[in-house]
Amino acid sequence: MKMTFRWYGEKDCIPLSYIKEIQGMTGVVTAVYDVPVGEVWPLERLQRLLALSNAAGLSMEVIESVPVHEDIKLGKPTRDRYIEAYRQNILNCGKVGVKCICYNFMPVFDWLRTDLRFKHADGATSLAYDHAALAAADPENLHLPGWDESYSPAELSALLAAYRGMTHEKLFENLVYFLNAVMPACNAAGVNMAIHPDDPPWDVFGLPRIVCREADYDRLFAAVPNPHNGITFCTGSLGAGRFNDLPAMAAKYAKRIYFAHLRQLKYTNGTDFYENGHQTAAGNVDVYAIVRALVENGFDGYVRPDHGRNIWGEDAKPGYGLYDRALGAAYLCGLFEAVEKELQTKEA
Ligand code: DNO
Repeated sequence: MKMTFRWYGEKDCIPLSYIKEIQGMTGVVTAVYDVPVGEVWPLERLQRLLALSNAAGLSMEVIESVPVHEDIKLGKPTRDRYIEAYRQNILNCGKVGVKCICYNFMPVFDWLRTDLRFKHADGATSLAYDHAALAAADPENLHLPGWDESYSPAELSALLAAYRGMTHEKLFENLVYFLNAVMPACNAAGVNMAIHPDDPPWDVFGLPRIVCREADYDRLFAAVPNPHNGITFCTGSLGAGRFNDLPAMAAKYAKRIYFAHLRQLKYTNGTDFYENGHQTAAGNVDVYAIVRALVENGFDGYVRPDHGRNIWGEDAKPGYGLYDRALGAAYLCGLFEAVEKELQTKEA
């Protein structure tokens, strides 16, 4: 296991030196954030991120994310041009020592929450999801917190229209087409693709979502067996689906999980939930059982603490403060150490 920390590049208010001070931290997870989706990231930009990370004593072996252009998800004739750029990005990532690229295949919207500052009794805040509030929102005129409004209203409208009639089956075919097209670049660059599950793991605004449960992974690996086709195991995203047995999934796919986002959530009503600190006792995700399942089944990937709370008066990017993610990293390092040592003792 290699413990990593998400770093939003030079604009991140958390300096690399602080990340390095979290004991057990080996590297950062980052990206080039200001090149439009579908274009090639200049190699120099990646080299600069690498140099900054290395100067702070950290590696840079995971990129989150290289986003997938909507034309690829839509299966438009123009997709081949964007896939070509993606292949080039994979090759460039390989040149700077990246081993794993996290990406998702969610149409239009990435993760969705309805509250970024849900208040806990102890004063902490965290992200929360209320299904009724989401269902009541108008996707064409979305003012959900966290939704970065990267499209103008007209663009968003056109995009939603383009997805009209998109089925789960067709979207899946488009994912397989994309993966088959980029696998040769992954082979050449020694880079693993690690798909992030849909968050939340169900359809939103009538848009299909296809990476939500065990059967989705089985189908994906049957269609694209190349070992460079792997998983970002996000316990918060998958865990929002009460139908998912996370320890069982972690055990089953351990060798195909190249990157693990470990975090906690607490169910409220139905499909509603709020996020919490990482410890198993803090919610419904059995973080201990997941770590155990990963270790026992040969997981050898990257881990990062995922969304934490804002605590101790920190007013950081929701989910991405320093304090609670650092506590999460320390907790996760402890779990891994205990489970790994227990296993070594058993094997000796
Ligand atoms: C949210 C993140 C996601 C993730 C992408 C991966 O906090 O986990 O935005 O980076 O879905 O492509």
